[in-house]
Amino acid sequence: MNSLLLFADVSSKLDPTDYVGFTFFVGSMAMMAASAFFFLSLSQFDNKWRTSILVSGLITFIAAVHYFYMRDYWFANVESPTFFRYVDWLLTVPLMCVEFYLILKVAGAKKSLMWKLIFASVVMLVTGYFGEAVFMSQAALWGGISGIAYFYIVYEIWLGGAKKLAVAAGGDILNSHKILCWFVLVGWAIYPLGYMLGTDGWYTSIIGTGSVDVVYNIADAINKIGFGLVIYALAVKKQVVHS
Ligand SMILES: *C/C=C(C)/C=C/C=C(C)/C=C/C1=C(C)CCCC1(C)C
Repeated sequence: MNSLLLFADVSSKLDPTDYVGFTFFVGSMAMMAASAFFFLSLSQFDNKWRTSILVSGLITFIAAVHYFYMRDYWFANVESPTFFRYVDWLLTVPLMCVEFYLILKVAGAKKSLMWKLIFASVVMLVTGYFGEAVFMSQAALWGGISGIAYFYIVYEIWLGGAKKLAVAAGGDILNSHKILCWFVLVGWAIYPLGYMLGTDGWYTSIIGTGSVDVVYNIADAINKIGFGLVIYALAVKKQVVHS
């Protein structure tokens, strides 16, 4: 595995029917392009918004680097790069929680809100990893625990403290918060679907098995890039852009 090189030579192995390889490839390019976009736009914003845009760029950049590794891993082994996948998520999902905190800071969000969300996301991901890679015969159990942590995040942002702060902030902040809430409710729900396709449990007889990587790759593109663009659009609206 030549994963130390970002642009390893995989061209000889590209197969047009390899949808997993294709989505890893397109995913790595999309994440890279999004990162360039966010980073290069940084100087347009003043300090208040710069951190949010920087975090958007870090999310897609961390994903891009993991996608280069995952793509190589896939081409070398033709198996799911589950370890890299979860390391990527463990770094990027907490950063998405930070984004919620950053946009709600104007309404007085406390760090405790951020840590609650981060803690729940780590529980969600670590238990998901257990089910997908460590205790695979108990995938349904670990997936269920992970799902509880997921619904806690959904609750907190849709109905809990984060929601109250968003309402207090109102206007563009409230609108953007709502869009981000939809990302978490619908966009993030794609992941447990992928998990159920890739592991064995009570659900297997209902939804069957399939390629977990194609599902995760599509979900990552929607959630990481889309989420960042919502923040970007909010920052543009909230301030006079310097030219
Ligand atoms: C950029 C990566 C993101 C937004 C990843 C999000 C991942 C999840 C929301 C994963 C959730 C899971 C469950 C709710 C249950 C089954 C196990 C997981 C980890 C796939």
